[in-house]
Amino acid sequence: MDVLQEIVTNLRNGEDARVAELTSQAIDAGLPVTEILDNGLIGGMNIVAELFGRHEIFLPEVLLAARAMQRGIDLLKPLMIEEGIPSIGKVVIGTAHGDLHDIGKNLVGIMLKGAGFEVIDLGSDVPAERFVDAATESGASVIGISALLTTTMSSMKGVVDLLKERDLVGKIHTIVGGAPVSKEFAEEIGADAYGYDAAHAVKQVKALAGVG
Ligand code: B1M
Repeated sequence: MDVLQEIVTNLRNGEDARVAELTSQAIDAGLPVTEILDNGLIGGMNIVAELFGRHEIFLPEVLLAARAMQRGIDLLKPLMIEEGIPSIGKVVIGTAHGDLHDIGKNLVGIMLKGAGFEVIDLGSDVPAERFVDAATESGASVIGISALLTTTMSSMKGVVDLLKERDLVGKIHTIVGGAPVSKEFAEEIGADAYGYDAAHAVKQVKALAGVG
């Protein structure tokens, strides 16, 4: 079995130590980061998502798979971030209020850092006020919000509304993303941009920050 296929299988089985070992092997073999990510780690998580959706596996197994995925991402992180490049802007990121799914948000953060942004990561389950306060206090020009649940998507609007309330529209921009989020939804709630994956999010944030 090739190393990427082994990552898929072991991630599905929640074998975090093995996933870390295999990710290191793939890196040492010179495989591109995007390939290890897309065809290994994300490939494995897609299978977990399918099985979970069909009720063939349950939350504890999903949690183990998520932990295994994070071990792999941690090893890829230094390769995705070019150390020492000067900051081209500040971005505040976090997951929507009530949402604990942070893997996609972490990927977006790593890619933004790799592109030269200073990233202020507020973590998971972030209320609207914390997003806006953190951006105001740090001088960030962009807030990025990730949501994986249809029930937490709606709280993204709270951030946009609070920016309006505080007269910060045009000064602090918003980008939203996550599996259930769409361009149409972003427009509907008045967000400035939508990112469909981490690489696309970087492009959009650069445009919002006026640096690309
Ligand atoms: Co949950 N979960 N989960 N889960 N989970 C989903 C999202 C679900 C679709 C599974 C399913 O039923 N098929 C479903 C949501 C259904 C819905 O809302 N319609 C679901 C559910 C129901 C739940 C619970 C409610 C289950 C329960 O308790 N009964 C519960 C909720 C907890 C909460 O948040 N309050 C729950 C819990 C969990 C775990 C804790 C076990 C774990 C999360 C662990 C963690 O993140 N630390 C988990 C996981 C792992 C998943 C699935 C299987 C995988 C998510 C993931 O990490 N994908 C997920 C199924 C699925 O997504 N199809 C599922 C990999 C990741 C790289 O992709 O985050 O989509 P993603 O990020 C992508 C893009 O979306 C984009 O870039 C990334 C790729 O480059 N992106 C952005 C993401 N954020 C962005 C922001 C941007 C731009 C792009 O700009 C700011």
